[in-house]
Amino acid sequence: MSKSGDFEAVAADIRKILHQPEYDDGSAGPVLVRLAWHASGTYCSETDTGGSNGAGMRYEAEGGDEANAGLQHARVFLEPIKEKHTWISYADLWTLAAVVALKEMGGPQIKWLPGRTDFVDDSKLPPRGRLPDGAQGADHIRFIFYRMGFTDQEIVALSGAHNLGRMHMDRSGFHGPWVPNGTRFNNTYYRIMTEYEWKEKILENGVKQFVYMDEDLDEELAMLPTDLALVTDESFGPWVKKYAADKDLFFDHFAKAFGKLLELGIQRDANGNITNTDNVKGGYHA
Ligand code: DDH
Repeated sequence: MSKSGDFEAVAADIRKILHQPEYDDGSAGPVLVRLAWHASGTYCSETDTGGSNGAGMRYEAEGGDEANAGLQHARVFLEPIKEKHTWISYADLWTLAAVVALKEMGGPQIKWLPGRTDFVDDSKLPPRGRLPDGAQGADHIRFIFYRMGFTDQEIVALSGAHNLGRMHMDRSGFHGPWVPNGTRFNNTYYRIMTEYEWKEKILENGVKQFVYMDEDLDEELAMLPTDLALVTDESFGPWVKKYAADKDLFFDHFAKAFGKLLELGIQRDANGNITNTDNVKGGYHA
């Protein structure tokens, strides 16, 4: 148990659970980043629903969305930390874990502010289908990310999170890592997206993706149709090239866009205190 508000103590414990020798490529980092993204990426600016506040993914209505398959691993990794630092909300813990993991994997420092609560307001619950479908193209990507208030440049920067981790057939239906070393954060994703010749492959489950055989790794790298749609789109494409050429620019833009993602649906006063948590009256909490 730490003193209430000691986020540095929580961050230190998050660092300790990142190394997971029995899991995937030995790191909990990528799936923690995805947890924060899916917790936040349900936001709709028009209706002010969804977003990270409330940590609704703990419950079937949101957690049962098939887009969230596999994220229970991330939540299980974080459970001992919640048990030790009982004062932190799940919503803060999930978002902080991604910020800590990204930094530890070599990524940029992302601005993070606390204050989310675990109250779930039923009227704010996102409907299913708010998260992107990897089988689609540029129009779908815009439909999903414009709803959250992101620009084309921010969309391409955020997509660089696919420098991390891998796809799992039993979770999404897709298979394989995007880059050879998916536990280090850098701009390889953009570089190999433009440099390699990606071949269409239909997996045994009938799902279509694109692959490149990496002889050194002795494994096929993979790209989603949505990943490669970024290269050919006339507005996304130039940003892919810029980030492929300039890692610092990518880190700067990624940090800003990811910080914005974690704040979707959260209103703060000048001191950073959340002002819209009273809209959860009539909700419930863990
Ligand atoms: Fe993603 N993502 N993502 N993604 N994502 C998957 C894994 C990971 C899409 C589909 C998939 C973002 C955007 C998109 C991460 C972070 C982010 C998987 C594989 C699919 C499918 C899941 C599995 O089988 O385990 C699509 C489509 C989009 C889109 O933009 C159109 C964004 C914006 C982020 C972010 O973090 C900002 C991470 C990390 C992973 C790796 C997870 C893991 O377990 O490893």
